[in-house]
Amino acid sequence: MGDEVLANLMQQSQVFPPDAQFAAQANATADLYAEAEADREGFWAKQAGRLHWETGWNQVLDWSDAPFAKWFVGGRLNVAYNCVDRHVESGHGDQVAIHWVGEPGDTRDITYAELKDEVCRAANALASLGLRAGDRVAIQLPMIPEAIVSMLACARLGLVHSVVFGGFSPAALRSRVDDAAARVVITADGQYRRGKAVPMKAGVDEALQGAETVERVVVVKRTDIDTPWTEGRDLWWHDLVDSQSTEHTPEAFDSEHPLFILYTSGTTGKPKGILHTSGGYLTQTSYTHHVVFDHKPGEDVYWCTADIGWVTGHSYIVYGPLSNRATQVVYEGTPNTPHEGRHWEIVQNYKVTIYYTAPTLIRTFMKWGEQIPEGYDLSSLRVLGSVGEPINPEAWLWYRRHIGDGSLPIVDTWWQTETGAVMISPLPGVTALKPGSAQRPLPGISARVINEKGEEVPHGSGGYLVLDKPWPSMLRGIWGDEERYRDTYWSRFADLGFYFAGDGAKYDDDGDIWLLGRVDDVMNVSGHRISTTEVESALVSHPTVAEAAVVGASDPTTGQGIVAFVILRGGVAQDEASGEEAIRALRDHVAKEIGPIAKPRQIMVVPELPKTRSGKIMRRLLRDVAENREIGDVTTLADSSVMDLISSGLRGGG
Ligand code: 6R9
Repeated sequence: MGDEVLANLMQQSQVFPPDAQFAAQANATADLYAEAEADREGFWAKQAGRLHWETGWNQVLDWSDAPFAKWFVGGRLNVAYNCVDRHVESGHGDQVAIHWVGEPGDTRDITYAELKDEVCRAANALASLGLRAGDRVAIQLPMIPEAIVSMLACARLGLVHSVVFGGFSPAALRSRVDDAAARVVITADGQYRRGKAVPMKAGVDEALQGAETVERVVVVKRTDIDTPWTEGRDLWWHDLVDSQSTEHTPEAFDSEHPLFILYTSGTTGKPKGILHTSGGYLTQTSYTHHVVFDHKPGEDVYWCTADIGWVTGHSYIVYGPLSNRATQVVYEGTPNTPHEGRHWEIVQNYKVTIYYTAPTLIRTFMKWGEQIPEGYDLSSLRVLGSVGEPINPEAWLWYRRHIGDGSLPIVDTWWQTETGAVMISPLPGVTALKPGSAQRPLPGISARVINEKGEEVPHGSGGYLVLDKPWPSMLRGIWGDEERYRDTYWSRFADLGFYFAGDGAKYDDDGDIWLLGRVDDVMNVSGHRISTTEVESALVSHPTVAEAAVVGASDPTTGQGIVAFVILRGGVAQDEASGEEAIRALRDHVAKEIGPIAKPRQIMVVPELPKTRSGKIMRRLLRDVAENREIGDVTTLADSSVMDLISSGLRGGG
C-alpha cells in the first residue's frame, strides 16, 4: 500500500511543459545537469565565481573530516560586501534594494547606496560596543529594514547572528541566547500585528532576567508604546547607530567563518542551533536564487513572504537575493491586515514579478476565495514559488490558475534549515512541471530515495530521502553539540555516509521525487504506510474543504487510525457540512481518491489548525486531541489560543 498510495493522485496529475518564450530567456538551461554531473566540484567552483573573493580558494571541497565539510578552503570573502557594496561599486547604487511596506501602511524605499550607508553605520555601532569577529548577537525584530541591516552588519564584522522569530516566547528567546552565549541582543520596542502595536521589548526584558552573557540590548523604535528600560544596558538604535560614520572597511573572513546560527523550531526538547558558514552558504543561496527564480537583477521585483526568523528569510530575503542585486518587497504584517487582498494589492502596486510563499498561505487564500485576487492586476507576475511543506496538487493548481494566470511556472522548492538553500526543485523554463512534485535535485545536488537497508528504491516506490553527497550550503554542525549533529543526521545510514533528511519521499515512474512529509508523519494503518500528506491532499480536493490536517492516532486494532481535522471553505455552512451526511461524503471521497484503507476513522470540523510560525501544522498537538490526551507544549505555535478554540469547539460540537 505504501507504494500505491500516491499512485492515484500522481496518475491524475497533469504535466505542464515549459513555455517556449520563457525558456528562451531562462537563466537555467537543461545542460546544467550534465555539466554538474561531469564535474561537481568544478561546477560549484564556477558558481562560487558569482561572488567577490578577496583571496581565492586552493581546494573546492575538503570532506576528509566528514560529516564536517569545508568548502572553498583557504578562500576569503566578506558576505556583506558581496550583498551590498559591490553593487554600489558596479554603478547600481541608485537601484532600489528594498521596497519596504509597513503593516499600518507606512513605506520606505531603500536603494543599495542607502543600504550600504545603513549597514556601515550599524557595523560601526556594533564595533563600538566592543564586539569582535566570532561573537554572537541575538536578533529579535519584526519585519522592518533594521532586521536586514542588523544581519548584514553582523556579517560585515564576522559576528555570528542568531535571529529569533518575533513571535517567539521569552522562554524560547532565553534558551537561544544562553545556548549561543550572545553578548548583544537587538530588538524593537514593539511590533504591528493585525493592526495593533504589541510590545516586544517587554518580552525581551523578561527573557533576559539573569542572562549572564548579555551586555547590551539595542532597541529599534518601531511603535509608540511604553518601553521598560534598563539604564546602562539598553541603548536606542537611533542614538547608537544614526550618528555613526557611513564609512566602514569590510574585512575578508575565511570561507568557513561562521555566519549564523538558526534554531530549528517545532520539535520537542532543546532546540538545535543549526550552524552555517560563509563562502559555501553564499555560493549556493546566490546560485539557487538565480536559477530557481530566474531572477534578473535590475528588472525583476522579487517578493518572498517569509519572516527573517526562519531559514527562508535568511536565504531568500537576505543572502540570496541581495547577493544577486535583487529589488525586493519586504512586508511587515499579516496577509489579511487590513483586508484579505493585501498581498495582491502589494503585487499590483510594486509590479512584483516573482512571488515565493508557503502552501499553508496558498490554502488560506483558497479559503478566502478567488474573488479576492481577481480584484487586482497581477499581470506583472512571471514566476511563483512554494516552500515549507508538500504542496498538494489542488493548491498547486489553484495557485497557478488564480495567481499565475493559468500559465506561470511554479517552483516547489524542497530544502531545510539544515540544507541552507534549495536542494530539490523544478527549474523554470527547463522542467515540465508536475503539480505536487518537487521533481529533481538541482544541478550540483545529489539526493536519493532509499529503503531501510540503504538501497535506492525503484521508480514507483517510496522510502527515505537522503542526500548522498555534500553540498556547499550544508550545515556545519549543531552549535556546541558535535555528538548530536552526528546522531541526528548521519547515524541512520552511517555506513553509507548519507545525510538523512527526516523526510519520506517517493519516485514516480519517471523518477521524479514526491515529498511525503516528515517520516514521523507517516502513519501505519494495519501495516500499511500512508502519508498524512496524501490523505490531506485527498480531503482538500473535495469542494467543501479548505484545509485539512491528518494524524495517525493509536488504535488498538489497526496500530494507527487516521484522524482528520478539516476547515471548511467560506460559504459552506458549518452545521450543514459537519453533519453526519457530509462527513460520510468526505470519508467516501478519500476512499475514492486513495483507497478504502485511507478512509479516516474520524473527521472533525474545526475553525483553525495549530501551526508553527513557519506555517507547519503541529500534528503532535492534533494527535493529543485525537488520542484524548492533555495537550502538550504549545509555545512554538504562532497563535497559542488555537488549541483552546479547537478543544472547546469539539466539546461543544461533540
Ligand atoms: C525551508 C524550510 C524543513 C522541512 C523539510 C520538509 C518540509 C520544506 C518542502 C517541504 C515538501 C517542500 N519542506 N519544503 N516538504 N515540499 N517544497 O521549510 O525549512 O523550516 O527547516 O523545514 O519542511 O519536511 O524537512 P525548515
